[in-house]
Amino acid sequence: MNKRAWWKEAIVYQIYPRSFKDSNGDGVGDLRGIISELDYIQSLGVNAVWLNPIFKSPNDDGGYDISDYFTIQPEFGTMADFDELLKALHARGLRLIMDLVLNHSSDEHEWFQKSRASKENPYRDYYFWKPGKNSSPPNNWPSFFGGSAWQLDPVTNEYYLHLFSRKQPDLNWENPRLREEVYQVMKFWLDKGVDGLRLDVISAISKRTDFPDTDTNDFNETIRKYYSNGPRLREFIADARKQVWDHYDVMTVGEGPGITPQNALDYLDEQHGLNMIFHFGHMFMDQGPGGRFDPIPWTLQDFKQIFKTWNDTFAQRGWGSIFLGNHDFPRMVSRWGDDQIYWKQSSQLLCTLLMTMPGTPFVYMGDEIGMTNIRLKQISESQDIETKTGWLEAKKRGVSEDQFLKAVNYAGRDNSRTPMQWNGSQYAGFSTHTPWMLVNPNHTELNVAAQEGENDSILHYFRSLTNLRKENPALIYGTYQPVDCEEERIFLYFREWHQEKFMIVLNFSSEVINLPKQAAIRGKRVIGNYPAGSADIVRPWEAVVVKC
Ligand code: TEU
Ligand code: CA
Repeated sequence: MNKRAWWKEAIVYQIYPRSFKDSNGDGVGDLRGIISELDYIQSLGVNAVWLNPIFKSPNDDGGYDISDYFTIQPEFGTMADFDELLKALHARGLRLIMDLVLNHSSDEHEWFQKSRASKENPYRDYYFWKPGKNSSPPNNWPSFFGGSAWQLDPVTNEYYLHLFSRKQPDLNWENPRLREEVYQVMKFWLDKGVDGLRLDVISAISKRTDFPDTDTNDFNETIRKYYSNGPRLREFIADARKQVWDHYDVMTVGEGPGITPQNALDYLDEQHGLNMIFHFGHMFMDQGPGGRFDPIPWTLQDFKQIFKTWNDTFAQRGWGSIFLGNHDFPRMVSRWGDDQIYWKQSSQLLCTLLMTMPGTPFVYMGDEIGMTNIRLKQISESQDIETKTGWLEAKKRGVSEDQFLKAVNYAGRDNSRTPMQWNGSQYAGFSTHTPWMLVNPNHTELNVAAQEGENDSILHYFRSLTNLRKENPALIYGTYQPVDCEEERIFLYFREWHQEKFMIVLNFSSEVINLPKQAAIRGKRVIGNYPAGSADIVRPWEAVVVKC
C-alpha cells in the first residue's frame, strides 16, 4: 500500500476545457487557452492536470459523447495544439490525465452508423440491440437523462441501449473485437505520453446481458443493482490491464456510479485492477429516490461517517481519491459550505479538508478561488442535457418550473460549468466574445486577479495548502484517525506517519464553538483560515491544522 508512486503524491487540478479559457474569441474554451494559463496552473502548486474529454463530439453531453476518439474536438483546437500542451505540461513537471469515455460512444461515431445499418453488419454487436416487447422497450430501465434507457431505431426496428442520452449508445464489451478497438484508442494516447487515464463510468462496462427489469424505483439503487458492478467487470479491467496498461507508466482512475465500500476493492486489485477509483458516497448523499433533482437534506454526521468508511476501505488496499466537486456537481462552497456570509472561510475550510485527507486530492477548477453556484432564472438558460431532459420528465409529473428550478439551482451541473472567473471584465477574462454559458454575475469581485492582490484570499491560502501537503508525507501516506467529539459540528481527525502527527480541526458551522477537549492538543499551528486566536474556541467555519 505504501509503495511510493507519483499519482499517490499528486494533487490533481481538473480543467473543464469548454469553460476554462477561450483563446480565439469564439466564446468556447480551448487548448490554446489552457496553454496561455500554464503559469497560473503551475502557481497553484498542483502537479497534474485532468482534462474532461477533448475528442470530436456533437456535444450532446458536454463531450461525453465521442464520435472520433483519435481527433481533437475542432472547437478545442488541433492535434498540434494538444501536442504542444502536453509538451509544455511535461516541461513544467506537470502530468496529464485524459478522460476516456468507453462505456458508450456518440451515435454519430462510425461504429454506430454501421451497427444500426443492418442486423448483419459486422459492427452490429459493437452495441446492444434488442427487439421490443410488443412495441415496448426490452425492459424498464430508466436512462440517467430521463425516459427509457432503450431507443427504438427505425432502420432495423430494434431498440439499442443507452444508459445516458439516446445519443450515447452503450458499447458492448462482451465483443472482443470492440474491446480490441478500445485498446487501440488507449494505446494511441498512451503512445503520445499521456500519464493517466480517467475512465468514465467504468463501473458499468459489464452488462447483465439478460437485462432483467429493475425491481426498485430508487434510481441510485437501480444503478447499483443493475447498471454497475456487472458479472465480467473485473475480467474486463484485468484484460485492459494485461493488454494495455501494464505496458506503460500510466495511472488509471476509475469513475463510476454504483461503486460502494463493499465492492470498491474489486476494482483495485494490485495485479489486475485500477490504481484508484473515485468514491461517490458523499456525492449522492443528498439525492433522494428520484436522483439528482430530488434533493434531500444531508448531515455532517453522515458526511463524516462516509469519509471514515471510505478511508477504512482504502486503508486495506489500493489508494483513494478525494474530491468535493467536479463538472457533474454543484460548486463545493455552495453545497457543503456557506456561499453567503462565510464564503471565504468555508471555501478555505473545504480546501483544507481536500488537502489533509488520505487519497489523491482532485481539485475542480475555480474552487481554489471559491467560485459559487450560479442562479439560473429559467430552465432555458441551462446548457446541460441532464437538466433539460430532467425538466421534460418533471413537467410530465406535474412539477412546476419554480419547483424544478429550485432543485436545478441546488444540484444541477450548470453550476460548475460557468466560465472560469479570471478578472472583473465583461466576460470575466474568459473570452472577448459572449461565452457559450452564462458567466456568474459575481465575477466582478470574485476572480483570480482580485485574489492575487489580497494576501489572505482563498487563492493564497490554497497555495499554502498544496505546499503543506507536498512537504509533509504524513498528510499523504499517514493513517486517518477521526475523533468523535461531543460537538457534532466539528470535524476532527488526525493524520500520523512515523513520528509525524497532525491534527485537523474543521468547524462546519456559522457558530463559535468551544474547542472540544479531544482537540486540546499542544503543538504548532501550521495553517489556519483565521489569524491565530484564543486557543479554547473555534470560530465560524474555522479550519486549523496543528503539527502535534
Ligand atoms: O458521469 C457518470 C456519473 O457519475 C453520473 O452519475 C453523473 O453524475 C451524471 O451527471 C449523471 O447524474 C460521467 C461524466 O462525469 C458525466 O459528465 C457524463 O454525463 C456521464 O458520465 C456520461 O458519460
Ligand atoms: Ca475558443
